[in-house]
Amino acid sequence: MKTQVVIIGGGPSGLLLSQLLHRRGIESIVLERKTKDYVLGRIRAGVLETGLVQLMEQAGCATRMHAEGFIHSGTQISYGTDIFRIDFAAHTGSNVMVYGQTEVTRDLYAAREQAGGAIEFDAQDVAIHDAKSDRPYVSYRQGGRPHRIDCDFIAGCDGFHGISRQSIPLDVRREYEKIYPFGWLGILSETPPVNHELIYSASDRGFALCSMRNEKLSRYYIQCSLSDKPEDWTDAAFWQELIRRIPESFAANLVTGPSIEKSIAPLRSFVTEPMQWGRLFLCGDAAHIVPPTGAKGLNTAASDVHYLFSGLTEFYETGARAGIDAYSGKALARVWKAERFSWWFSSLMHRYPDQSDFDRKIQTAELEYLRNSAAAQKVMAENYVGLPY
Ligand code: RFL
Ligand code: PHB
Repeated sequence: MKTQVVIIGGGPSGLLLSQLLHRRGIESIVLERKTKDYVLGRIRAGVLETGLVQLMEQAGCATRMHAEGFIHSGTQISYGTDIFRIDFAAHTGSNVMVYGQTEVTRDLYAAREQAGGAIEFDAQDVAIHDAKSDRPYVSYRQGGRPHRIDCDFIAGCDGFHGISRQSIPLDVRREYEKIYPFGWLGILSETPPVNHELIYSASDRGFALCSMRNEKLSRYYIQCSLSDKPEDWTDAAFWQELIRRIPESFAANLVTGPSIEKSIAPLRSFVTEPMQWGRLFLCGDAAHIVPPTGAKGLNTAASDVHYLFSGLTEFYETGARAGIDAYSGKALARVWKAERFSWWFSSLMHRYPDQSDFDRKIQTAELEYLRNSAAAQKVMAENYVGLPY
């Protein structure tokens, strides 16, 4: 087989890139290790920056998002018994869209299928060959049979556990990592959200987040120990702990119910450099991870897709290599700012096991500063809605 761009990974990054390229007449084949149902079964991001919303529009996949998504022009932050609001619209003139990653992915799959786009599921043993040459190719097995696709470029959109990053030699690759000493236990429940805006709560018992998918579907998270397992937490225990971690005025309105999904995610900051090697380009979680506190993971994946898509269209339409050659530098400049924001917001909101009284006082001082300073709120809002591409 032959195509212009082989895209490894059929998550949101890979599908968005494939659909954007298709709209400009550039051919790609997506190789996904799992099944479509498996990919759509993962409950992940819920908050989309304007940049991602615009990319979905450019991809021709925004109709349902605009109909069913919710515009949020601010968020609630609580600590102790205090609650304040960060007004995104007032500070930045912008806002965010609450629309689940599952729905984004579903819309992208629908668009690719409608366009007859090639997506190979159950692609096993995917391997990248000759990425430093002008004739790279990708091999894989499907149903026990070997396949080979010759191409111009390879996009590594295969997430944190993928093979693309590992294909860059160790003497070229540099990795930066920070592991946080806690995780997030998340549940999805068919109950109305406790509030019309997200609530980020820095309680003495640990962090909690009240989020949502729609008027009937809520997403809640609590900080948990890294040794906890989802099955250690009954629904009743989860609700009880959540109630203790959010302000009473909200807890009084919380509607509880059975969870329809329960999972634990560890928190990690991670960046690999460079994000390109010859004709291989890394996008999204394949190249970087943020703790979910700032809602930046999927959004940073989207900005990578934007830079790569721009570079590839420039190459195919004019023959110029400037855009693709600058890809890693441009993407990383924005990635590190999202890393900084996610690290800062995580550090502000969580209880750390080894925290001293001094550390706690500093956290409280910073929360008070954020509560009372318009300048601090503007910085927070500007980062939360997303820095420009
Ligand atoms: P994905 O989604 O991991 O998709 C990668 C795909 O590649 C496939 N794959 C392979 N395919 C072929 N061969 C191989 N060898 C392969 N290895 C892997 C996988 O099966 C998969 O289908 O990466 P992508 O596309 O870069 O997307 C990144 C986002 O999924 C991620 O950044 C976000 O979910 C992070 N995130 C959030 N981001 C936000 O912007 N806003 C949020 O509100 C937000 N909340 C979250 C989050 C992540 C969370 N978890 C569970 C980590 C909340 C949580 C709890
Ligand atoms: C979510 O709704 O899953 C969500 C929202 C905001 C975050 C993280 C996750 O910061």
